[in-house]
Amino acid sequence: MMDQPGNPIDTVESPGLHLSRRRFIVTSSTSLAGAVVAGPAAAGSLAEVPPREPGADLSAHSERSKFVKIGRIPEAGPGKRNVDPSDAINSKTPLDRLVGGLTPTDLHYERSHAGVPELDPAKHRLLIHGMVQKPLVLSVNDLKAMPSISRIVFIECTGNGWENWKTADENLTVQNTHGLVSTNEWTGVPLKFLVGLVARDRASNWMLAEGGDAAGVDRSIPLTDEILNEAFIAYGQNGEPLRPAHGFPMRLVMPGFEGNLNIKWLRRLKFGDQPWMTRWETARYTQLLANGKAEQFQLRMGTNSVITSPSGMMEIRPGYNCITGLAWSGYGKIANVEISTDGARSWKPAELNNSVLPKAQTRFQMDWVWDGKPTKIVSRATDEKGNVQPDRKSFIAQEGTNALFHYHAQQTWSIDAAGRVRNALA
Ligand SMILES: Nc1nc2c(c(=O)[nH]1)N[C@H]1C(S)=C(S)[C@@H](COP(=O)(O)O)O[C@H]1N2
Ligand SMILES: [Mo]
Repeated sequence: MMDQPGNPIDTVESPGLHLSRRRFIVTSSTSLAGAVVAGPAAAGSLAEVPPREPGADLSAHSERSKFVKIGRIPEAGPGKRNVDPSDAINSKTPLDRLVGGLTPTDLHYERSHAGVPELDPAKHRLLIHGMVQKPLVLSVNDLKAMPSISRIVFIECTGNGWENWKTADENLTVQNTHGLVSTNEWTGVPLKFLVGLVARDRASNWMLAEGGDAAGVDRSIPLTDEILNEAFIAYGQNGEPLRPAHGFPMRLVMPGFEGNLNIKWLRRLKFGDQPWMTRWETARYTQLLANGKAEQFQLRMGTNSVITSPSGMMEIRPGYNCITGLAWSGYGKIANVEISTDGARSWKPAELNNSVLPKAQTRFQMDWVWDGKPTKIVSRATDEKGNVQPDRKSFIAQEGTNALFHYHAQQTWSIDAAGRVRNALA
């Protein structure tokens, strides 16, 4: 499945960078983009183009082309790859095979602590109680009858990037290093609407959200203005009901905050005036800092970016290469992305080439002519709040290497004289 690295859309017929079949000649009189098609001899007839083909029957639901081999990779934690799916704890998005800014629903990364329950929407209920005047039990249909919002946001596991805290295994792809982040459109009811419905006590500034899976994942969420304004209970994903893996029939969506707070199979919201100190925010999802103390409630996802092509295990040729990748920030919109092709010595601005949405992945790209000499490429994102993605050295100086979560340092890919692209620490 994933053994043939290559360009974003691989086909069975032409694995590897399809651009590499042609030799690109870049001269001063040829634009960089023109260089992509400068190789082939002039051709002006349909004889160069395959004939038309008869079609298959139409169907109720469409599948990917048989020529496109694309999938997630189930993994069992840092360094635990190629495991039996029954041992997997997460399944990573193939960032190196995707284009644009959205993640196809079936390729949205997945992190489930006790498997995927298949809940019956007719039986499922959401209890809202605690420090409220009118506790409520809602059905899925109750929720769907309420005013809704739709929002395109990333969800990112706090474990994303954990492969590179201590070492950089040079056999990793960007799917291995960064595949625990995805961007979908989610539809549901604003938390604020539900808060009004149950008449939350003004003194309540924390909310417990609990899932209906066997793991019983439950998290205390501080009710800041930002969270009250942006959190929502989703029942829709990319225009259809949530998939079971992503919390069917309803989940909490917490734009910009750690993946773990986006409670799936949501069964309970409880309002209170202090955190509940569940095992998910004490034993788990706390950060062991360099000084041996643990940091709790580090909830926001940092400013991040990664070059997805060329990236780990790909091969490039000298000449024109379009560098592309994804940037995102839990603080808001991406303001700019810079790329270095000389190991972080000098930087050039990348172009942001899809609509830039707050707390969503943004695609960037930059023209590059590789001179064939070994080098390192790296990207650096800045968000609208002025947060700059840290380089690895200063990130580790601050966080130490005891920690496991919220890794968001700049990602370096080394390129050797043969054009082999590999994961590197800096
Ligand atoms: N009930 C419940 N909610 C959960 C989880 C879980 O195991 N059970 N996993 C959490 C974690 S750790 C993450 S990163 C996200 C993953 O969401 P996804 O699988 O839709 O990508 O869901 C969170 N919500
Ligand atoms: Mo997670």
